[in-house]
Amino acid sequence: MTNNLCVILGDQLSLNVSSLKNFKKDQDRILMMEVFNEAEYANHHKKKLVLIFSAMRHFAEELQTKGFSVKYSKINESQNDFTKELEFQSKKIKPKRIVITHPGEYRVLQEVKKWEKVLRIPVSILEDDRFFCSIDEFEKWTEGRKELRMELFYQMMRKKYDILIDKNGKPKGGKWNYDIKNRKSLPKNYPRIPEPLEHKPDNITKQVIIEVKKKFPKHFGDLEPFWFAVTHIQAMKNLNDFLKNKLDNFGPYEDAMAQEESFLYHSVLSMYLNIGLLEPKQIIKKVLEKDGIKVESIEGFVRQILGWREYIRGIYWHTMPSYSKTNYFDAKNKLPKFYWTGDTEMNCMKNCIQQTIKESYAHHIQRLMITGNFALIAGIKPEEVCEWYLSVYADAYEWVELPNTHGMTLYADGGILGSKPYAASGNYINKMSNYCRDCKYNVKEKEGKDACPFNYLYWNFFLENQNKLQKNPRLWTVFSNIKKMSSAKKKQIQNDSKKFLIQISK
Ligand code: FAD
Ligand code: DLZ
Ligand code: SF4
Repeated sequence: MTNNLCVILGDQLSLNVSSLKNFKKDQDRILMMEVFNEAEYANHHKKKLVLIFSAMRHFAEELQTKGFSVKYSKINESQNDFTKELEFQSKKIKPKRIVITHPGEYRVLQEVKKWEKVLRIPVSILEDDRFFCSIDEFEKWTEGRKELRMELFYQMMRKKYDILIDKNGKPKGGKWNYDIKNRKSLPKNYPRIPEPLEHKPDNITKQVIIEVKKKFPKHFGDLEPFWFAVTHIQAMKNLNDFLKNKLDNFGPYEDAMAQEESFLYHSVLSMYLNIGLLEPKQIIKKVLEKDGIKVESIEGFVRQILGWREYIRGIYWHTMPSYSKTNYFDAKNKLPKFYWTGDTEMNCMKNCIQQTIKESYAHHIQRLMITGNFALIAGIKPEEVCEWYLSVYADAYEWVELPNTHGMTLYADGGILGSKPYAASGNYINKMSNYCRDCKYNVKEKEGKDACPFNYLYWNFFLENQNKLQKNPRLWTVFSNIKKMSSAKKKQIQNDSKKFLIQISK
């Protein structure tokens, strides 16, 4: 009879995961389950499905080679959801206890919390200590605070872990944050930037590709060519490649966009980090060991992982489940069909969506300032925007996707996460990218049929939400411009916006 049955979920693929820490190879077993419910609760990109199933199968194989006893249920032989499959396996394995690391998503945690009752077996849910900040520690940090800004959380984490701190307890280089040096656009004749390291599918991945092709043909995105890392060793190669070839330029060009460059100087590691093939502590350690890197690149990268990633997770668990229902602006428009096809004449949108269809990847500024910014100023329902981001990106799990969408991008949370909506007109996109050069619309035009839609939608958004936003001190310039606007100009903006929004709703 098995003592502990250790359930390892698809985003817990780390040998270091807490559920394995007290594992006794002579008494305990591991259960890993591929289930339809997880594959179908969102229209996951086909590459994301292949990544998860292949990484799970490789991880199970690695555990077996290391002497762990693993029961692995493949998608074609398992029940529909975690609970049903666990019930089925428990009847055969007869464990005394179920052990699991705290799931990443609220939805799955609710399911796990029911297991004791359903199975009549004790269930231990252990903390996911792969993160720098525990859920409880974040909760304590929020106590008594009027605002939960990332910057103060990040400073607390830097001090706690003694990261980029000098002997006197001050930030190395003199500043906590070099954001101001993270905003360069690419120079005109920049050399082509190397693409992320690609991995040829082995037999396990080839088999998963066949199964995904057959079982999930209607899911979003291009299945092939599939090039992602699917093991810890492969993902480490990607990390080392990034540190060697890209980290130094990461900082200056963090906010840049270019239509020929899908990845620029970004690490393209989130899809590995979020399933456990890489761990945040391991990445930060390696980054800090690098010599001769610009301070804005080291600090900028550390900020993303130690700051943003941990803060986003904290906000998720602090605010769920109500956070997923937030809609501060009462946005009502449907997500335009072109988000799923890329079939639009707005070149920036077309480029980011087509790249997403192909790679299941877009970097942060594409997500925030192109597809996200458009959804914000076009008044798209947060629920539908969220569903899109959760489906299309290989790194998308609700704990990280939801606060980025409802909070950072749509301001649907009314300012829990950000201090103002990140709305921008075509001018910003033109400054930071070369998309406008090849667009049917004219970024310099503010009104009429040739004008860049971002231009009139931007002002329309502030006109429509004036009551909710005009007291925000960070939007003082926007509303002082609106005050100076003639009523004819306002009418024109509203008419252009209305016409365009009707056209894209068809
Ligand atoms: P890099 O630019 O190289 O950054 C390094 C790492 O920092 C990333 O791998 C990631 O782990 C972390 N990071 C950076 N920014 C954030 C952030 N805002 N939140 C959390 N972690 C961050 N990230 C996800 O991992 N999953 C998502 O589902 C997701 N959805 C998003 C939705 C929207 C609307 C927006 C605006 C952002 C979203 N992000 C999400 C954050 C960010 O865009 C991605 O983490 C990043 O683009 C991944 O690419 P990269 O690994 O090349 O990142
Ligand atoms: C995303 C995903 C998919 C598509 N399939 C599975 C699966 O079949 N089995 C599994 O254990 N995990 C899968 N995942 C990841 C889970 O959705 C993830 O573990 C939860 O979101 C964590 O809360
Ligand atoms: Fe995008 Fe407007 Fe530029 Fe076209 S002109 S690429 S729609 S910002």
